[in-house]
Parts: sequence; structure tokens; C-alpha cells
Amino acid sequence: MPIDVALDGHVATITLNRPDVLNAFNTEHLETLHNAIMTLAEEPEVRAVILTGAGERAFAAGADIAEMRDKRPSQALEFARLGQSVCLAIEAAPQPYIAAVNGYALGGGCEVSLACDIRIASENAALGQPEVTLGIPPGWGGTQRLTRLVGPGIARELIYTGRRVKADEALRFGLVNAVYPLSDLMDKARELANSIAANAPLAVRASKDAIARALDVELDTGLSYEAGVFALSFDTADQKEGMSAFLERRKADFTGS
Ligand code: DAK
Repeated sequence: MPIDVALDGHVATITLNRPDVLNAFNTEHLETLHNAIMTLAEEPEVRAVILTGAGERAFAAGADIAEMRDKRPSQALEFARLGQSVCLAIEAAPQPYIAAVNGYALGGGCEVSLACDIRIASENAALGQPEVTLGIPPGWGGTQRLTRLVGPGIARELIYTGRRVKADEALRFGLVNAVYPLSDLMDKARELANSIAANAPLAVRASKDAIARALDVELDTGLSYEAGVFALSFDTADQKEGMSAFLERRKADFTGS
């Protein structure tokens, strides 16, 4: 299978699994990944998802160049839509996605990590958008999401030059939130995922939805949305549980209702 999905408590881990080609995405890989994201989205017990790559060299080295090379424009458009649908599915998912970038995240690999809520990286990671070196611009949202994350100055430099950024520089740019030795990366990803999963899932989901709007709408509209989801949370059992647990000096037990 081009991906593996494993469940541990409230945390799912999706592993991109084509290590022979550094987990590059071909059509089957993307379709399987899209299906997995959509399936997990329907699982209320899953409260956080980790996305990582098999092996010790790559998260994903981008779109599969061997499959892509001979595409006609109409096929390229279909391929671009498929890659974009994966990124959009991650953003629309109720659970936060954590990209555990364990090596190369290039081109489409970087773009998929950019669609995730949080990126953490191993010390051997290298991220970049090398598309222009292949004769194409980024096509799965790199021009948009990278620009929003690191700002236009850095995004322009990285996209126009196609150069790879090592983990420490990526940390400096805010492209990743933290860097760990490769041997610790998955433990750190699980720790982060579990700390999210311990919180009220509906409140986390509402926060994800509201944060997404922060980049798309004017402040007034975003604040109205935030006020709306804040008010709605008072209709949940988890709001009563969270506040009762605080007042009773005990740990909250959230059910996602
Ligand atoms: N596709 C296919 N195979 C790949 C691959 C890729 N992206 N990246 C690596 N591989 C394969 C290599 O061919 C090699 O296979 P064998 O020769 O062993 O059979 C194996 O993985 C190991 O790679 P290397 O031998 O090259 O390993 P090195 O350590 O020497 O180099 C590297 C690692 C990651 C620096 C290098 O492999 C590399 O530069 N890979 C390509 C990275 C890249 O350019 N990625 C961006 C791809 S373009 C679209 C929108 C978006 C996109 C496409 C279309 N539309 C609008 C239509 C997305 C585009 C991209 O992602």
C-alpha cells in the first residue's frame, strides 16, 4: 500500500509509504491518501492526525516525476486538482494535522506539509519548492500557502530559486515549529498530538475553523465567526465538563459532545 494508517488511542498516524522513490506522490498514492483523510474525518474518536514519511530520508520528495513527465496539459490539470484536493481535505478535516517532516519535503511534499496545521522536523529535514528547476511553477498551493506562512519575501526567494532549506533555517523562517533529532521526531509528534487530543475536540475543531478564516476574511468578519463558535460551544457537554473539572480541581474527561 502506498500509505499506512495506524490508530493509537485518539491519534491516527498516516505514513506515506513509497520509500524507494522517497515517498514521491503518484496518482494512486494521492488517491489513497485522499481516501484515508476523508475516512478519518468521519471518525469522531480520532482527535489528531500525524502525517509522516516511511524510512529515514524523506517525508515526500514531491510529485512523482517519472509519472508526471509525459502528461499532457489536460492530464496535468487533473493531477494538479488531485494534489490540491489532498491539501484541501487536510485543511477541511475536523482534526488538526501534524506533519512530522522526517527528511526531504520538496515540491508537492512541501505543499502537503504546508496544508497541515503544524509542522515539526527532524535535523536532517530539507524543505523547498524546486518546481521551477523542472520547468513548472508550484501547483498544489505552494505559491499561496508558503507565502501566507513565511511572508512574500522569503516565499519569493525560495520559489524563484528552488533552493532547499535545511531544518535550522526552516525553523528560523517559521516554516517548521520545532526541530528534533530524527530518532525523537515521532515521539515528539505523538506527544504534541496527545496534548491536542486531551482537549475538547469540538473546541479544537472550532478553533481550527476560526483560525483558517483569519487568513481569508477581514478582521470584523473573523471576529464575528469567532464569537459565533464561542457561543455555540456553550451548548456542548464538554464546555460544562471542562469548566466543572477546573472548579472541582480534577482533570477534564472530554467526550466530544
Ligand atoms: N519523483 C520520482 N522519483 C523520485 C523523486 C520524485 N519526485 N525524488 C526522488 N525519486 C527517486 C529517484 O529517482 C531515485 O530512484 P532510483 O534511481 O533509486 O530508482 C530514488 O528516489 C532516490 O533518489 P536519489 O537517488 O535522487 O537520492 P539523492 O539522495 O541523490 O537525492 C533528492 C535526493 C530528494 C535531493 C533528489 O531525489 C531530488 O531532487 N528529487 C526530486 C525532488 C523534486 O524536484 N521534487 C519536486 C517534484 S515536482 C502540478 C502541480 C504540482 C506538482 C505537479 C504538477 N500541476 C499543476 C500539474 C508538483 C510538482 C512537484 O512536486
